[in-house]
Amino acid sequence: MSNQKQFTVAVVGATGAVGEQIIRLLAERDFPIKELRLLSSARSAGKVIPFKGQDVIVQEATPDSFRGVEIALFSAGGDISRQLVPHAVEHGAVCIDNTSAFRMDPETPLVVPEVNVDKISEHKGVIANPNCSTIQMVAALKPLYDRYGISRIIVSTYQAVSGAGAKAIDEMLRQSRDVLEGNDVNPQILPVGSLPVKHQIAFNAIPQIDKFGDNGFTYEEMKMINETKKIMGDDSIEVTATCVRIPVVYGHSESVYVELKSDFDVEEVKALIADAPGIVLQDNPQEQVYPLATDAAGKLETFVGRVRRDLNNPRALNMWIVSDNLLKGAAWNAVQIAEYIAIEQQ
Ligand code: L14
Repeated sequence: MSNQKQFTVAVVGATGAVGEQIIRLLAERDFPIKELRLLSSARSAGKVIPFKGQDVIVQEATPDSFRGVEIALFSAGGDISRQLVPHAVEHGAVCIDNTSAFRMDPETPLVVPEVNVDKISEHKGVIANPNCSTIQMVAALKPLYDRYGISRIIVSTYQAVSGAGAKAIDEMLRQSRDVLEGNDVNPQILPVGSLPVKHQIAFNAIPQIDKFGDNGFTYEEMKMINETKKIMGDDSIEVTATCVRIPVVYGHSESVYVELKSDFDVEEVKALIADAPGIVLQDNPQEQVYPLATDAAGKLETFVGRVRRDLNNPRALNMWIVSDNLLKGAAWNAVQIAEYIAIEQQ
């Protein structure tokens, strides 16, 4: 351990909901760090964040911030990544990007370690971290893909407000209080789309995450559709998605219908899911045991339950997949990739 290589690591978006979790995980996992550079917008620069007993002062992220940086984790939004990732790469950093900026770039590996860890070594400076809803779904479906093949997926999501950042959490809690106290609600943040129109999230379900494309699907839905094919390495998988925001703080839940390419035994399916890395099977309807966002919050794993054969298509399954969107859905998947890079560069 003592002669292990130590890295200069930058976290861009250090004061955001995901950045905060990345910093916590780097400390908790004892990531081999020589210097931790915490970067943000000018607005948050100057804040002090404790890391392993030391105070680190947050600095404004500029093209020059990446001098000497070996690993850079970005989660400050797509625009910042598009602007700064090329500079970080130029300075020799391997960038792990949590935004949608590079995910579908054919040169950029899109990685969920449990699914396609082998792609990490193909990077040309950037590795993309997939969308939160995509990550937990492909991690859970990978063992079924390998054993039976997958022809089609129909997914509906029930997504937590924390995906849209701390101000969306605040808005949901404030609106809840306003409703309970009989005050008017004044929606300001959700949905995050291209229009100034906002809807109540407290005691509601909003069928819009990210803006709409011309085809009637939202960008969030198109991310699930396109990223699933890229991560699985199989363009033949048919995917359709409906992404819904619900008033939950942490943890995305997903109702997934999946058509397999060959016959299966439900007990074998459950065994495969239970044995898969990073996946926990929680499936005992008799005892009312199934995954819940409140249980998954704060955990690194993805939880799967309600596994059952479809009543009309004997080659299809229905299931419920839950994970903490800020952890496996974002910070943990990114730190996992960083750990592989650190091992590769030892
Ligand atoms: O990484 O929940 O593409 O609003 C975009 C929207 C992550 C979360 C991404 C949300 C996201 C998100």
